[in-house]
Amino acid sequence: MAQNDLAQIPYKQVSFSQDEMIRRSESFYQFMDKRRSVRDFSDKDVPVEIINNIIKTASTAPSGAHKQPWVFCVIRSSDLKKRIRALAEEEEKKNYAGRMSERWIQDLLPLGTDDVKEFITIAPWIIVVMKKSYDFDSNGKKMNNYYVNESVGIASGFLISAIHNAGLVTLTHTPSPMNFIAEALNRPVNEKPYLLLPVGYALETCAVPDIERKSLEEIAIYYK
Ligand code: IYR
Repeated sequence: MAQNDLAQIPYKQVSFSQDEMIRRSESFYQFMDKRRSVRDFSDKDVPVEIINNIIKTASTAPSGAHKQPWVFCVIRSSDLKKRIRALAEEEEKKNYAGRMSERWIQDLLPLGTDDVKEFITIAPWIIVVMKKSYDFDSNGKKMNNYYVNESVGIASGFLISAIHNAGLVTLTHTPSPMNFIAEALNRPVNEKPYLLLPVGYALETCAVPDIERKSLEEIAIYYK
């Protein structure tokens, strides 16, 4: 064993009968298919335990060399939400007023997005996912992480699934550029904002675009 090897421990695979596997995979798909990105949030409160659990779930994601190159900033303060909303809207105004291409604007039209980001101040919780392209060793030397976008993307997928599993809704908001968020949150230079997710309940009157998901035939190619 090389000097830095970790001890190996037995792994007991979670296992089901084949019938049970078919049933579980079908019902998990049906459940995940009910998830929608929601823009109309209620201000109804959500206990912090749920937020903690969904973040712990996100952090079970695999990551390059197990560096876990993520930090989840959890925002509760209305003042901070107001500040972030104002800054996000300032950037988005510039995006919608010309920084995005005409085709991009057209592609977003059916989804009804715009530069007003009310959900940032209404949702009880905002989670900002930060990615760490590098860490510092004990001598303050920069140590690059690996496959950071992939790792943080996977963790964000776990986070979104955990939010849905808890019976809550979210929206993957990507204000662009996002550096103002790192500044507002006082984060160190090695952390860059990756996604902003309002978390809470949908309004009773909430509506979502009538979209369709691609069929299996459109997304999967089988090599037999
Ligand atoms: N970041 C902008 C624009 C936007 C871009 C895409 I691609 C979307 O799917 C939705 C919105 C915004 O958040 O409004």
